[in-house]
Amino acid sequence: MRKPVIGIAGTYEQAPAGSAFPTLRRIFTNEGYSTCLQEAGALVILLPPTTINIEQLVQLCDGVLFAGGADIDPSCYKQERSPLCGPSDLDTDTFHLALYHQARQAGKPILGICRGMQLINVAEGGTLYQDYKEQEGWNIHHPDLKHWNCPSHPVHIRQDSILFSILKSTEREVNSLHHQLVDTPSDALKITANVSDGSIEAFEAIDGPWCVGVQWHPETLGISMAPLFEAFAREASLR
Ligand SMILES: [Mn+2]
Repeated sequence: MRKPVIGIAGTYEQAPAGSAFPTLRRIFTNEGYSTCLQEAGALVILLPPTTINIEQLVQLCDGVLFAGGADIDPSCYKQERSPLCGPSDLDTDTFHLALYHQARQAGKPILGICRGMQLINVAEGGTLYQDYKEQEGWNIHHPDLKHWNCPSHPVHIRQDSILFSILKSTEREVNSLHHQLVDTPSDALKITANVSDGSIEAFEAIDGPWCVGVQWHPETLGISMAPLFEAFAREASLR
């Protein structure tokens, strides 16, 4: 049986000093994304950044995943860089934004995780807090890297949402590996999960094809988040 093909948006990274080619750039994604998608029944391909023929690249895919990663260059949402903003890579951002728009236009289901969720918001005209401490009233330490694969804080999930239909619960404990988050959400998006400090932790596209963003990292939470990847793969299989 033909499996749905999910393309993961590839990311540029400088090879570490001491590796075989320390001066060269690499294209990568973390293994957890492809493992979870494969376990959900998808065939996974990594999409190397490019500036040409992105429409053709999208045609290879039944769905596109935008993964976690570095901060998005603030120029992508028309802001000056704050001293709290981390390193970013404009080549990666430019590719991801173009890929997102092409995938949307082609009606492909999209899942955005962490940076990937932020990317969707930026692509749709929203803005980000360049650091979570810029959000008034913050009281949760969102970059909780120590607990990368276990619960860090609860989220409240809206009942009338795709996320609720997948996770079957309005309260979930999630991990939290982000220091940036959505500030102004795009009008094209419906917020579907919040935290008590006001943070936006999930959304979905109001119109058009299936498009879901989550601020946490489901790919490191094991079986409890498998239904999210299964739902994404199922949507992709309908394409
Ligand atoms: Mn969080």
